[in-house]
Amino acid sequence: MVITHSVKNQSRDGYQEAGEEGKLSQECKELLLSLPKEKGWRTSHLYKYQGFWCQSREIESTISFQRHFQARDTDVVLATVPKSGTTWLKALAFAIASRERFPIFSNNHPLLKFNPHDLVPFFEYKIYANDQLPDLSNLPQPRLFGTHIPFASLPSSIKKSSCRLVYICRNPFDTFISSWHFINKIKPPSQAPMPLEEAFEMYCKGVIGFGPFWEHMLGYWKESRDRPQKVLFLKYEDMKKDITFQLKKLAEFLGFPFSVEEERGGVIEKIAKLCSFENMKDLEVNKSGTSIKNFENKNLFRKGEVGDWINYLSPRQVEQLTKVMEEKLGASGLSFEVFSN
Ligand code: PAP
Repeated sequence: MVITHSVKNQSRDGYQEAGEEGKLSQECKELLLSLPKEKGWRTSHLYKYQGFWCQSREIESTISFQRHFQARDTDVVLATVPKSGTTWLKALAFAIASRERFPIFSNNHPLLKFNPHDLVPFFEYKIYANDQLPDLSNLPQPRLFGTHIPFASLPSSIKKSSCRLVYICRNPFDTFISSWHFINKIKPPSQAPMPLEEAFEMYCKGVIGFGPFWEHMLGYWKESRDRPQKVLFLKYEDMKKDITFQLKKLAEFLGFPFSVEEERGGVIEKIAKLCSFENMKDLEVNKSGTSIKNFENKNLFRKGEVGDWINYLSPRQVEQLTKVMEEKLGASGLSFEVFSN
């Protein structure tokens, strides 16, 4: 089987940041000198570029993406704050949009052999990483891409074309706990674990990759309200509650609605099962593979639940984050379920 758009070894590793910064272009090095910076979660620094916090190499690839990417009307961009359901959304969108090429009941389906990050590459970690300018013209249609970059910083060709964006959002309590676990799993053994308290304070200040989380969410939220045909706004908790309903919505938005025959034939349930946390976590590729350089796939699958934060946050922390959410998101109409039912 040929997966022409499967990509390996995307990189969002920041361990060797000092050495990596030396490899940046002169333009990027000069830019870094002018940017606000803070201590990072796993790197010595996060820089504030165009209003969001990120690592130096992410800035370089973002600039390249902004300068060079030419969107097509048929493109689909899946956007998320890290740890909000990126892997899940990539799997679902891929299964839906490629089901003519890759029948969903096949024992040979790409999602059984590849991690979703191989099938739907990130702009900033793969396509425009390491100064490359790949030829994207031969990718199968629709071209599916992923990004953590906020809406405001997307290239104008994405905003101006008729290409579609799907955003998945997750309640900040669970997103924080998921991020904190992930950081401590991927840290080099020589580095001390990051205390939850320290990570929490940074999160509430907005200092986290691609944060502040509220600005990230609001950018896509506002766009989805102004241009619902352009941006579909999904929530992790809604998907957990009623995956069939959400899958129908997603398929319609992507322009690949399920036919009556497909519905009767159990295609929706099959996609839900194929992409479920339980199924994906146990696949060999997700137990032992590495799709993003230095990041083992197994670390992308932890609990996959709503409400796990309750096992970690103190009442004071719950109050603090609730206040941040009220202040930053209260007026927007965007709200979250934070417990599982
Ligand atoms: P990324 O942004 O680094 O790609 P992302 O996939 O957004 O990560 O988030 C990982 C979270 O999604 C993990 O949550 P947890 O730490 O609370 O458990 C992971 O378990 C969860 N996850 C991964 N795959 C799925 C899935 N198929 N269904 C539901 N949740 C999933």
